[in-house]
Amino acid sequence: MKNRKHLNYFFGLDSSTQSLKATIIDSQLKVVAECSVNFDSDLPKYNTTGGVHRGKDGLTVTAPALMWVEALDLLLKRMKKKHIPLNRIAAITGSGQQHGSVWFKKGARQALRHLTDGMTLSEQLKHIFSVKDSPVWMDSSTTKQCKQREKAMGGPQAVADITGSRAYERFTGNQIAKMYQKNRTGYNCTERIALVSSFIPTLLTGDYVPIDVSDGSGMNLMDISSRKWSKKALDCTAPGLSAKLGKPELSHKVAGNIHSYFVERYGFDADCLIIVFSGDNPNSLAGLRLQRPGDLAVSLGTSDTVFGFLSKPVPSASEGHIFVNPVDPKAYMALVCYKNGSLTREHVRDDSADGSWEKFNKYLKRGKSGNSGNIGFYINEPEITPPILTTGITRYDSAGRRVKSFPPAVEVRAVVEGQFLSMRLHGENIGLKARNILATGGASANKGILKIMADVFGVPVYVARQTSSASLGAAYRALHGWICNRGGKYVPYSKILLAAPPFKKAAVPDKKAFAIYSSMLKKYAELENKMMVQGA
Ligand code: XUL
Repeated sequence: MKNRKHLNYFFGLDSSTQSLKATIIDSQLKVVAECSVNFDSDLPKYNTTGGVHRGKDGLTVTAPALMWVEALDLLLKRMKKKHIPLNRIAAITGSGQQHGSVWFKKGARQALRHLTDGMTLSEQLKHIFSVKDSPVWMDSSTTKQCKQREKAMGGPQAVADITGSRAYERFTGNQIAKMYQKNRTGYNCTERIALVSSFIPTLLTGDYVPIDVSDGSGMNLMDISSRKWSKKALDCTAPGLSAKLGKPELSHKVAGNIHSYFVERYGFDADCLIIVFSGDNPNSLAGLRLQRPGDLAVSLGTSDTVFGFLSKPVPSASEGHIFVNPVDPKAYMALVCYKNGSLTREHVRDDSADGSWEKFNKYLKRGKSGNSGNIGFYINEPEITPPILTTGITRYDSAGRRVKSFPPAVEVRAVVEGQFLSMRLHGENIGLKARNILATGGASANKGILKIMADVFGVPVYVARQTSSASLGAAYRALHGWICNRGGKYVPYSKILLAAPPFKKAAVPDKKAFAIYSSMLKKYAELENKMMVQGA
């Protein structure tokens, strides 16, 4: 009889905007291996910047689906070369940048099922896409379709009540509506539409894999209460859509076994299970173990996001999103997303601190909490929260007068304070009230930034020892899904987390500073409104 005891590693994959990352853990949650592929530098022939192509209109943003296919082969090739024991992997799941869609042409399923070891994935799959450039989460080109959806479904609150969010440009349903309206041939010859998160496991199993209910909540198409597609939402998007989407599935369920291509080429065990993948923010929630109301995470990356556990959803017609929880099928999570994250902080660093983080941090340290009443709005990219399509910087002095510039030290503090004030304001509006915060993403290594975060929210800030919370969360979910499957029933996620390492306290709030920020919040909200009315 075959000895299955060697199958004790769990594999988390994270297909983010800029890279494909792998984290492998053992059954005690210890990270045993990591590896990654960077789209721009490792696959230069696709000519991406930050993993994407930007349209001339300043609104359209896409990524070539074939690049993601090639990245998967490259990642696994690297892992094999590093002698990472892929033959010991019991289960794989993963995380995808949210909202992006992948379009499979009629006949693609046959090509997926018949993958052979003799050729690479990209050689075999280069013709399977009906739309080669996948719209991604940074796309803001579907305002018209958002308006149409809100009109057809009874207004923004009605859309939010059913799908968890009012209509947002990047949400997949609105991207699909645009595709149907602008590229009818592409839409009609599509056999299946996947999210980035259901696309990668489609390659791994060699067959279509369901969209999970958590990432599926980011489409403006799913009824977040029933966890099924909403007929009303599908009907105002495009005809025949339900068949092209497949049925949504709970996030801990098994999607299938790994395809023989990966067994033969990379040495995976044929019993390796593929668990349904989810979005990057849902996987980060799993990786950061947010399990109670008040457990908040602030992710500082390409996008900045603030998210947390919710038991009772209160969807808003103006901001934020409610998603089904990825590890507790009865619960929810709430999220507020900003496009102006790391790249915007880097712009300010380049313009005001000679491109040096050291100088940037010196300025932060030198300044006073509240920045003597100066407030700035830094819109480098069309923004999601609040919705602002025109880019530019708007600065107000302590008397609320618009000014052209700030001295460098004020500018640096204004970008950081403004981002956290906005997160507190918009997060609280959808029920995210912090008891403690876990900071993650690249900028969470910056102590000066974390101190301001602690002061603005008035709670301690912790960091995980592991920076890639999405791929780690996926690895935890792989173990969770595997255990649920073995027992034939859902097992509470907390049960698999007992051996998880503690988080490290990185910043504590100062009471006086918290009081300053609390009183500043009203002024910030007023100026935000003023700026939106006047334009950036
Ligand atoms: C969330 C969102 C971004 C992407 C980044 O709604 O659009 O955080 O998930 O990959």
